[in-house]
Amino acid sequence: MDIIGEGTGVEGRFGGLPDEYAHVNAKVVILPVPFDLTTTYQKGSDKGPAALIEASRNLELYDIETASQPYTVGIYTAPAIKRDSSEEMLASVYDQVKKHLHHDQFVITLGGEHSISPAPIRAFAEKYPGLSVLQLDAHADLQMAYEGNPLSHASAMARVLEIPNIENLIAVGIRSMSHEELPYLNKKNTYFAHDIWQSTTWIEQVVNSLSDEVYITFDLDAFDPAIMPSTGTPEPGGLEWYPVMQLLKAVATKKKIVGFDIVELCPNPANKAPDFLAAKLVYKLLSYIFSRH
Ligand SMILES: [Mn+2]
Repeated sequence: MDIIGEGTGVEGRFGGLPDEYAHVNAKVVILPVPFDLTTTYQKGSDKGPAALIEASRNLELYDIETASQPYTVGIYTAPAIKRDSSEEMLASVYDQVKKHLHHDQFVITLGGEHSISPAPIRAFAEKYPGLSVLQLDAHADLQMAYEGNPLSHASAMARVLEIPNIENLIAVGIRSMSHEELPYLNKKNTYFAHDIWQSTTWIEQVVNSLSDEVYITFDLDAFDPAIMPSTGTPEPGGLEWYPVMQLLKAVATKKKIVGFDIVELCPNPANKAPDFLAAKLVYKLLSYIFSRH
């Protein structure tokens, strides 16, 4: 494996971990992709990875709920992948994820806008044929092209659906879409925010619709803007913290989560709470996934 640095650049290290737990061969790899080219409303998701990693240094590393210390599996923070075009970004992220998967590492990609996600998902689908993709998002992201660009953030899931070997795409929290996306939306696999907010069975339904191996693509705008205002395209009526934790715990318990990405953090320097929420989300997922072993 190429030695690609120790992640001590501007983004620092997730959790502020010492060398012993943050070396290049650690089980978990955090891959920052500070990319914001195609977003149309609030710019700034290229600042997301740095803000998340900075916030993560303030995490307390013992997880109460699972009584575990996920960092002990080792979390390597890779140097950020910075590219000027969507094509170059997607190719570089794909290559890097592929390399880490070849070494059986658990890869977490941090955006950046949602258009980055097809790159890791392509690499994961090659390693895990029959993979389910679980999308948490306010938006369907099924535009064939947006403003003429097929690699737009609004087209992220349209591109994911073109990747071979994916069993299905299960979307949760959707509450905004265009009429043009309707023909591409699979209603059976979509859990709209207005349907799940009073449902007591949606988590079970989501879990049952997933195949055994699951990749999670988490657009932070799935959360309600009350707790997650720092996104490029905030939408009211979003998900609360605990229902999301219940979902993630259920998926981690009943299925194998093989990797995930967290995208669209658009930090506001005057409010650090959303940055911390994003860092905590990464760590909670690690707690649920690795406390099983
Ligand atoms: Mn999205």
